[in-house]
Amino acid sequence: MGLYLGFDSSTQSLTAIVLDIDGDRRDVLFQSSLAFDEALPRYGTRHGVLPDADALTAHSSPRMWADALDVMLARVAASGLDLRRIAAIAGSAQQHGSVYLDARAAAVLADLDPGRAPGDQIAAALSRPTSPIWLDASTSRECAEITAAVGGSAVLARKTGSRAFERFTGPQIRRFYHRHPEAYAATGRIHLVSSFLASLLAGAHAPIDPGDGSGMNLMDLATRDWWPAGVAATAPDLASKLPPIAPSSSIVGTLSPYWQRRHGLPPARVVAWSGDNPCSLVGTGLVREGIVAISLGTSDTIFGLMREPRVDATGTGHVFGAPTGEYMGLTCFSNGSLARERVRDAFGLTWTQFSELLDATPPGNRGRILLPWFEPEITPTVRDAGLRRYGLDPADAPGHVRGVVEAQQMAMARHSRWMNVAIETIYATGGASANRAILRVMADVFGAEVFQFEVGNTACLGAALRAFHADALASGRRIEWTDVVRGIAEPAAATRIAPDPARHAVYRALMQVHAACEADALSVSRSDATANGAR
Ligand code: XUL
Repeated sequence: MGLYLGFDSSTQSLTAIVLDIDGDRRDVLFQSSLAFDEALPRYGTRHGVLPDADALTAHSSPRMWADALDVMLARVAASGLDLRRIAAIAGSAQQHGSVYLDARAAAVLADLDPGRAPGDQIAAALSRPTSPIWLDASTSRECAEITAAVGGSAVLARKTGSRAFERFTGPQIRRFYHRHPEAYAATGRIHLVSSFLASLLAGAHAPIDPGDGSGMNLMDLATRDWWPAGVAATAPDLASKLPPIAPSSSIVGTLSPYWQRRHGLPPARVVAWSGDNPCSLVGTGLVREGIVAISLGTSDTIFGLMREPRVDATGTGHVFGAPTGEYMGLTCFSNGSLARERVRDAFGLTWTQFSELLDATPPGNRGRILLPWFEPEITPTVRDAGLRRYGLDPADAPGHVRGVVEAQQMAMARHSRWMNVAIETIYATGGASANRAILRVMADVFGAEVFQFEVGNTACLGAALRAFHADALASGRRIEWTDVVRGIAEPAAATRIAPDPARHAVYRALMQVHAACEADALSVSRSDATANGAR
């Protein structure tokens, strides 16, 4: 039958997968990735983020994302695949980031010149040259204002699935309105990274899907439409600037003439894009309740499907719309791969040496705790970045390697309890899930079995499967999600890591120490932490 193209525009890279689907057969025919810093150095990003003197600010370049799409579509076109068979294209993108376009955008999108790359062309329609992304933590004031205006955190969480979070799009929009009121007024459309890239492919403004829409503090989780009180509390005239919200399986258009002419691609269906976490839910086959996935990427996330939205009373986690039409619970940690890399680099290690040290050190790290908050942390909220050590010598490389991995897993186990899932099975995904030494710690901390996936980028795989699902629906074929993911979004049985009961007992005790250290660190001011030599 058809070929289905999925993208994942993440913090640091763009990945594409082409799936060949026929009946029960699902083959990956093409897979390619590009790192933004290396493939598009003229944008000057570091790990996909524009350098900024302010530690709380994290922006990236929408022009770079557009040009990355162009580079990747050129690779698809040169892959030797029978391009005419591409039936549908969908995508996944880092969540929360926003793109600001002016009134010219619709005309610019519809009329791109196939002789030129898209980045410079779309620049003509940007009312804000850069995009705040999920690592941005600069909007505490706006979070407080929105929370107060809607009647408190509990109201906001009940309505939208989350209390106010600095990286969420609503508080980011409000900050833009505060700091640049004229540019805000000149903004005609505010897209998420996902809907911006879908718009580029379709050559017309695309809608936002409920999966990514629920990462904005603006969407009513129950109606899957904008929540008027939240929109009013965020910025004036915002309702007129937001795209409509449409189901994840919506066809938003056909691949525009620009891409057809530029790369010889067919008029394939363009499906609504979604966030990387909702797409990963599909790509890990989590279309049933009870199993969780842990994604070890730039951010670490733990998530699972929810039939009913159980909103987090502690204010730690989020409920998002799932692409299946149900819900997903998620907790996000910003110090994921970034923190593991920082420890590896601080001691000049290779990943192999990192894993060897991890295997050679005792579970529990002799009771020593490292809180690896290299960057401002989302869970728990830490604005003043900095490493906190408890009993750990700053020169102790093995202690830091074990310390960072154990702390991340213990934080995930403790801060996901609100989801109320008895975790027996974990599907591990994301770049660092290839590291079995890390997964062993995961299994022992959670006391759960852990599986790996053959396709490492499950967000991208999920996007390709969503393309297939939406295409089937649009062609009048009803298809169950369990059939969509069968045989591909399944973990490899041979990769199973079973938990060790004795080590799990060590971690059960250590988690209390971890909780106490975290409480202590949160109560100590940044200057005290520095004075203690904690950084
Ligand atoms: C989720 C979150 C991150 C980004 C990373 O809430 O902020 O996982 O989606 O791409």
